[in-house]
Amino acid sequence: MCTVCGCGDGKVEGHGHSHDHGHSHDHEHSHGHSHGHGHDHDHGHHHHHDHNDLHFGTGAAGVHVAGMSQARLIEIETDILSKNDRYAAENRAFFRGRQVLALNLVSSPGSGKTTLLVRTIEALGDMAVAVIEGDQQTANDADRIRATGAPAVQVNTGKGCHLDGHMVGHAVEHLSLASQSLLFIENVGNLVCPAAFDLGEDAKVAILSVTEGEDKPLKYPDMFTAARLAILNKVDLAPHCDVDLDLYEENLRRVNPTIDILRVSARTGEGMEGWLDWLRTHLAAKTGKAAAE
Ligand SMILES: Nc1nc2c(ncn2[C@@H]2O[C@H](COP(=O)(O)OP(=O)(O)OP(=O)(O)O)[C@@H](O)[C@H]2O)c(=O)[nH]1
Ligand SMILES: [Mg+2]
Repeated sequence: MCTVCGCGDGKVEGHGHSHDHGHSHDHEHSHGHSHGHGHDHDHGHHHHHDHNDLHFGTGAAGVHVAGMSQARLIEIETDILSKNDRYAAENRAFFRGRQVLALNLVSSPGSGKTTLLVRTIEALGDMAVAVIEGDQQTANDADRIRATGAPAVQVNTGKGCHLDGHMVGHAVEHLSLASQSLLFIENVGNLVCPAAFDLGEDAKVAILSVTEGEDKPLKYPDMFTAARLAILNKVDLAPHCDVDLDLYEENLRRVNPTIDILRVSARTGEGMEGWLDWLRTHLAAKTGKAAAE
């Protein structure tokens, strides 16, 4: 959870004023070691377990920060998330007004989010699509999207490890979103923190690549619990890497019994039709039209 990892200020690329409005969330934490001496181990984690395993997430806050009490952590987290939720609610109302289907693409780094988006935009032809790209640094991904002709805004999060509702609200100001269009928000590659931050999206789509290992849904359950759809990408590599795709799906359903799952290769195009159908169905639902139309 991001109350602990020193998320820095996000800045939207391409306009010269500083965003000093409301990023206070990232300044009040990460100084928890100011006690300057010793460790009074009274903060909710267990030191003694079978097999000498250590569990730092068993306190009421579900997270550990050296020198900070569980009560203080809960206070900070509640404050951050309630501020974020207000921005997310504004975004959601804006998307609803324009009948924009907004999807938050989450994954570990390099699972193929941008490759999938490029291929998706090309396959959708003249459907109106816009993209917000979140990365710590560089405009590489926004450049890759713009090369397709679709509008894209790059948000660099600096030390930040996720997009938040506030950043997305600003990014949207730089996109003239068509009504009844698709907005893809590619989050920072990170399977932990983006799970907790609502951006006002209609759904989170988790991308997993087959090389990551079948146990990832079990190790990072929050992300897969939060996602509506999991895309198992890079299936073209499956024969080369001794992977059990059924076990991947079984583990996904263990943490989220209702999750949709699609097997895709953004490289070869295998499975793309299922993903495009999923998009069309959900856009139609958003715009109130029958999916069959
Ligand atoms: N074999 C194979 N490679 C893929 C596939 N999809 C993406 N890749 C490759 O995986 C690498 C990472 O792809 P990206 O699209 O940059 O991944 P990403 O999730 O956007 O990465 P970050 O934004 O940095 O988190 C690139 O070398 C892609 O060519 C696929 O379906 N099959
Ligand atoms: Mg990318």
